[in-house]
Amino acid sequence: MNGYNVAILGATGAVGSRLISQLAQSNIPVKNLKLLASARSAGKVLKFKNEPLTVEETTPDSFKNVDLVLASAGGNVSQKFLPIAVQSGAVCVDNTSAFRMDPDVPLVIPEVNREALKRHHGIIANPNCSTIQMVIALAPIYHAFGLKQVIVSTYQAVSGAGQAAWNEMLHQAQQRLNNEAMTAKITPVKGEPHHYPLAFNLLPQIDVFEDNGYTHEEWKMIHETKKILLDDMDSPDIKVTATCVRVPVELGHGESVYIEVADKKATVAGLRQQLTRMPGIIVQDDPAEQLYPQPLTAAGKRETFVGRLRADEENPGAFNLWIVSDNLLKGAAWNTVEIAECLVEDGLI
Ligand code: NAP
Ligand code: 12T
Repeated sequence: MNGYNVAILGATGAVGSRLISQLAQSNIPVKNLKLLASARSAGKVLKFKNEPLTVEETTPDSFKNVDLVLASAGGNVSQKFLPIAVQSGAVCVDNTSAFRMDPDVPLVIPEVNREALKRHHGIIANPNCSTIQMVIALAPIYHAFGLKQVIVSTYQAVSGAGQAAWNEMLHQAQQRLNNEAMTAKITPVKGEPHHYPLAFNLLPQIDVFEDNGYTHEEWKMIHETKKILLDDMDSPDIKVTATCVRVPVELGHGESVYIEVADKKATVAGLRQQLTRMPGIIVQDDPAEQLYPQPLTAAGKRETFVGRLRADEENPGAFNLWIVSDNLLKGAAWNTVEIAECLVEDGLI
């Protein structure tokens, strides 16, 4: 084959711009690239490998002769168009939550469960950004020591909520510097009845609330973790609970993770050894040098950074970790393109 016809759905978005650049840097042979968005952006010109490409409005006909779709235009858009794309013969890697819990759809972090790709039926789901950076760090610990419980609090960057929310937070910061009242029409969640400024603030709401008081982002972290590690979104074998908080950071989610492993003899040195060997992980952990992961130093990088490794001195087999990754790269565009690279390498397109 002399290359694939690729379509990026949601090419003008915060994730879409990274899908374009990650695809350009990947080893996927691209014969033809289509940039798809809504009618609002049709006609806009973007660049792929320095070549100008015109954005097209997405229609059911957009997927004719397309081999590979990288989708990041929201769950409703994926729900509407990906079955059509599959019908016309494309394989789709979907970055939205639309199909993640479908038992026929593999939910994949290549370093963790690449073999699940073999079971695809046309759609492969990219996990949630917060799930990816946590599970890539927990997987080697789980395999070496067993994992009984995970308690996570996230510190999530505004870019995860889309370009418009990101712009709004910068505007709020400018309002504050101008001594004006900060205004909010999007943050914390577009379409909700109430909006609050995020700049100089913390908002413990990401995505909508569920009936049990958890947000949907927290629900996703719990059930996606179980699906990826245990192949069962409701497995009781690893207990997971989460609190997800939006912080006024532009790029890079932070996570404070408390874990209890099965092997009570596990040590920080043992965990560090597992993390150091794990592809995609960089251990940044040296208190003497004040070395620890930060959003500003992780932004723009494909890797996930882990530090502040500590044993809970009052609970043998329990540990604290601090995890940071660029939410738009490993959390979204890079993991999506990496899945596509694996599909190509494994002959699954
Ligand atoms: P964004 O900056 O708001 O961009 C949204 C993109 O979707 C734009 O390209 C937009 O095109 C396009 N779009 C919107 N409505 C459309 C329609 N009806 N038909 C075709 N295209 C349409 O948002 P983002 O941050 O890039 O995120 C996009 C989606 O990715 C999210 O909704 C979410 O589902 C997913 N996401 C996943 C993760 C993750 O954790 N893995 C992280 C972030 C986002 P226009 O320019 O025409 O408006
Ligand atoms: N609401 O793909 O707002 O499930 O940061 C990712 C990020 C949903 C998703 C966010 C979201 C997803 C966000």
